[in-house]
Amino acid sequence: MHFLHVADSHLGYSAYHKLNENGLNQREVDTYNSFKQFVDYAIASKPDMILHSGDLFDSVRPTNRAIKFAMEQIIRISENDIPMVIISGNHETPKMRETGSPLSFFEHLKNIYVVYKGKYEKIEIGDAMIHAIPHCFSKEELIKNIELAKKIDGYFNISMMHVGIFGIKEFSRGDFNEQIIPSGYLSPDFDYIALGHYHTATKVTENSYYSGSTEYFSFKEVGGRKGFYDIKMSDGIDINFMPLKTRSMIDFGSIDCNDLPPDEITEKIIKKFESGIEGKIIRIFLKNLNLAKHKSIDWNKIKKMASKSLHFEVGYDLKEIKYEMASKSRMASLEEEWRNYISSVPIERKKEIGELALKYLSEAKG
Ligand SMILES: [Mn+2]
Repeated sequence: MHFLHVADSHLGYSAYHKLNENGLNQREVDTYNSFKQFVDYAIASKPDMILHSGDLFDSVRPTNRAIKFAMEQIIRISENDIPMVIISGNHETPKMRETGSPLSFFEHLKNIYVVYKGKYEKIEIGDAMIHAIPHCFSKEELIKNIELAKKIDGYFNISMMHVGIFGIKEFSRGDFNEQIIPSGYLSPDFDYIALGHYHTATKVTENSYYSGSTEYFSFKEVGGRKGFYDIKMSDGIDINFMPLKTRSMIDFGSIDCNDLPPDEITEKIIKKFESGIEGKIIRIFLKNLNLAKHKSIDWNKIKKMASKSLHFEVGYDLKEIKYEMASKSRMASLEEEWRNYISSVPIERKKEIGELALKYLSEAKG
């Protein structure tokens, strides 16, 4: 039995302001690129099956673009006669059952099994029995479903869950509707437990693994690998992590600003950029920085240097400055928002349209 374990592709996710040459959010496109790499690998390596352990989509109501992309890729898998099981994760599970699941679109495709109804389902694929446990509406229901999943002799028994784990070490993401179970529910009876939810590839117990996400979605994930597992099972089990090419995310750590004059802080920040920031998502943390000093830092110079990155973020620890920055970043003036937007989109007659809108804005204000 040869199979691939993947999870947390979060299709439809978007973030930051950077658009690509077609005017699409660059981070959204990044999630499509990494998932397509996975599907290309799957089709080339022809496994006996693919297991996707939840959060295929980033939300309960993905955009038409995200649905179209996912449909195209899952159809490629279906048409190559590779069975695929997808369980629902917390991100694509509605608060009310009546809302329905975006995974239901795939249930009409040959070879594709979607498990999203909050109930344990068994799926037989070749000599494997898949015990698929989707995201449930309550922890009680989840535990009941986990207890229903029992290994069946004569098969490779593989279970799938989208959960956080506590007990050995905590594996959680802090999402509002995540389900966290004690590690004791990871039964040693199964040949393999394909976990989803925690975004860094990790071995949790002897037989249970998180494959991690297919892209970076938060600075908490910096340093972790991104990819999926390629697994061969016979008498023993051979588990190989396959990395995907993703957007780079760098955390430059912190600078203690306590004894530093503003110009030195400026220089120290710019010095960090020398390691190469082009197209990357970068963050720096300024410790002990007060509001007065903040105002004297040469932010124009820093922003100019940082403009090669895809996104530049600054973190602070002192409360006064955190509040100030939060209230500032909420929204610039309408005119400023418009100028930023129009300068970033690839359209013709940019100057003319840009100025026309500013004229309308000032008329509306008047
Ligand atoms: Mn999740």
